Amino acid sequence: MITKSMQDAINEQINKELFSAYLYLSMSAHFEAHNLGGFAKWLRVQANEEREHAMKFFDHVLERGGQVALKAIDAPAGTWKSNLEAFKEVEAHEQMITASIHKLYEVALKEKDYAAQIMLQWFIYEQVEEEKNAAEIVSQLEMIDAHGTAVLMLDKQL
Ligand code: OFO
Repeated sequence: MITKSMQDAINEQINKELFSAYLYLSMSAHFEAHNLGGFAKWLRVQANEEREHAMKFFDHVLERGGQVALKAIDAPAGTWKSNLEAFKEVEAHEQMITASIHKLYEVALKEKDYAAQIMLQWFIYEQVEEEKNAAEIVSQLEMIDAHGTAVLMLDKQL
């Protein structure tokens, strides 16, 4: 059985993961509208992954006999001034999610919740990848002129 504080903390995280999906879906629509289909596709894949993350937490709460409490999801921004600005936001967002997962792990340690610790270890490693991918795109965008052909090459690669 999951403790109330672990359950509440995971429910908060479900909301954050669903907001991540919302944010990346909004960015995907923004890039599609700006004819950068590669960027849009990458973000759509990310949005689906975020929904899967939310569902992993959702299932964990249910499997442990807890109660899932879904909260309202904030509306994300709809436009970004530049490609770099959008991807810097992805990077900052993932850093915030990493910090949030680490806090969850601290709750699991405090509660001596070994099952949650094992489940959260997957997320801790997943965040290493998520941050690395975002940082790589930001640094590539920083290297290229935002209006040059290199942007189109990166878009194709994505
Ligand atoms: Fe769920 O990892 Fe990104 O936000």
